[in-house]
Amino acid sequence: MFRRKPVKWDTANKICKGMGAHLASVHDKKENNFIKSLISTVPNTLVWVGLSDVHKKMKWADGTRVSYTNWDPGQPDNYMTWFSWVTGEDCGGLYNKGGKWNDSRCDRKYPFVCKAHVTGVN
Ligand SMILES: [Ca+2]
Repeated sequence: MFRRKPVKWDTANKICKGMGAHLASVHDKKENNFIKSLISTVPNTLVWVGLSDVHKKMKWADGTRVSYTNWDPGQPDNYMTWFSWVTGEDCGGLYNKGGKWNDSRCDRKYPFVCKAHVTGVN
């Protein structure tokens, strides 16, 4: 489920939960491509998925482990302060052009993707 309205990561997470879903997790290239096609209709932007380290450890909003990554070259660029709550880029999204990932500040507002069922590995 793709929502175009840009919101903060936390808000997106709550909206997904309200629909009985979670911010999308991405466990393989197939899922990444699926989300990429889902979000291809919006202008160039980052789109939130369920990646965050707000619990001090990088994980998906649906509780699954991070086993597959598709970071844009040079990302996550806030890696050295990955554990910072204040200045860190602690939430993850996909670029809708190319489907590569970037970490960004959780209070930035982007469109987002929810996933109703946990599928794939893990
Ligand atoms: Ca970044």
